[in-house]
Amino acid sequence: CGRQSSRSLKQRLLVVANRLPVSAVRKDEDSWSLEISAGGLVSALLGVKDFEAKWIGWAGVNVPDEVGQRALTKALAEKRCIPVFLDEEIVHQYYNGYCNNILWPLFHYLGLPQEDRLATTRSFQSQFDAYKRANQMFADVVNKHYEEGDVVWCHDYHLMFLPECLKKYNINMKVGWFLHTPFPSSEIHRTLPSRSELLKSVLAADLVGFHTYDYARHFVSACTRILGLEGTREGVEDQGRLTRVAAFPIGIDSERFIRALELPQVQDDIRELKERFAGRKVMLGVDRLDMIKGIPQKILAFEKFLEENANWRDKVVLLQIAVPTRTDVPEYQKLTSQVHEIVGRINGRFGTLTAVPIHHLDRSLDFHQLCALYAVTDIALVTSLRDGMNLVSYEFVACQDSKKGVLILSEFAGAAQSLGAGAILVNPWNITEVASAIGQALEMTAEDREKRHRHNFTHVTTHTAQNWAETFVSELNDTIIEAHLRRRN
Ligand code: ADQ
Repeated sequence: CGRQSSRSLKQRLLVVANRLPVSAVRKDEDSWSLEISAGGLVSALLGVKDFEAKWIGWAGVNVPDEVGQRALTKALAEKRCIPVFLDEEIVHQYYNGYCNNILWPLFHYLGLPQEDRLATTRSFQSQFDAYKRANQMFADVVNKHYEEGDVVWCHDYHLMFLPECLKKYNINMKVGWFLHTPFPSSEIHRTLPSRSELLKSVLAADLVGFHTYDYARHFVSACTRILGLEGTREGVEDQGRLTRVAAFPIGIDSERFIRALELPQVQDDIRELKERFAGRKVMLGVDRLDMIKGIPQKILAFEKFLEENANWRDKVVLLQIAVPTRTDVPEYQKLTSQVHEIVGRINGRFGTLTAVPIHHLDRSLDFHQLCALYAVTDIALVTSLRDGMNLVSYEFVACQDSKKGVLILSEFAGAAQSLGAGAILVNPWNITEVASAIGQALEMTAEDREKRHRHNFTHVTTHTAQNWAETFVSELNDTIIEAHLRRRN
């Protein structure tokens, strides 16, 4: 009874994201097996102590029948998850279409898919309609489960229409929205046919958050230039109502990585990897296989380094681990073939009978293998062409307290703003510059590495995921209190 009452004192947090943090597999007509996928957002929110969090989102599977939907809803409830059911057509138009084919490339300054530009322009309206319909379906589920006093935290570019839908249901609902990608310059956002509707809807939220100050500034200037609203130091004002806009840089659960390094299985993996690559410096890339990650650029820079530094050719190896994503999209299939072709060419050119300079894996590694790999790495290469933050750079730093390796980091990743002083910053489009950064990293003195690592390690272990989530939610609560006070005065 005591436990019951203390639980009910906690404020409820409804986290709304396109995908639930589970993978669901149907076993038979009315039973499902569920596995929690431990991403950054999950561990960030597990650490939010003062809230009782529930997730609302799509389970990533098509469940057309009612029996299946009921069974899945019941199974998910045990994991504190609530499903939004989307049919195949809407997933195609909303998720593959508007989210991944239009917003994702645009927000990363890649424009619309090259070959498909006209076709995309033609199907734009139907995809945007589906996007709005899908967001309304999310809003219906949130509204059904909302209780007075709950905080609703909407995530990412999939749900830009959600704040407005929610406020239409209930103007007093506390709504926050956070973008995990960059928000581009207003000159880029201006090209979106639905530019105004999206901005207005996001502004319906009480608090709008971005990874960096630059993204927040781009958003405010899009609101002033496109909507003609007033941008202030606090956010955006529209007819006396202020939407607070600020930067909340995400972090990782650094303790989880540091603790994992002590585990016997990780220690075994570390030993094995050290033996396997003895006598060679290990360079590492870990990315989703996405155009924004600049994987071909990274590999070409490595080739240039090998070309220009014959003395290093048999003393360095690049391990590139690339998880395939969006594998049904032609652009992504093309990227995969392109990467394979470049890797094959370079290995053919610089490999010997017993060793190749690049090990490329098209797959994901489990958490413990990843920690071991981070720990044995001498140089991590993050060459994103654009990246909201980039958590791989944080994870590498967390696992490097004994080795103190070097981070080569793209200046176009949000992480450059926080880890820039400890990393070697590069423009990933300039392969000559990246190649010479590799040389600089390999020759760096132990003293310099120690100094740079200390800076980054302190940042990563103090600016954690838990901090990020707590700061956002408590600021959202404060924003509401301030708005009440302003209205009363
Ligand atoms: P992502 O684009 O997915 O995230 P990132 O921040 O680097 O990029 O996070 C990727 C996560 O996936 C990391 O936790 C990493 O360990 C894991 N991962 C990647 N490749 C892997 C592999 N081969 N095997 C196993 N695990 C792998 C989006 C934005 C980012 C932003 C995050 C969080 O694009 O810019 O930092 O959200 O807001």
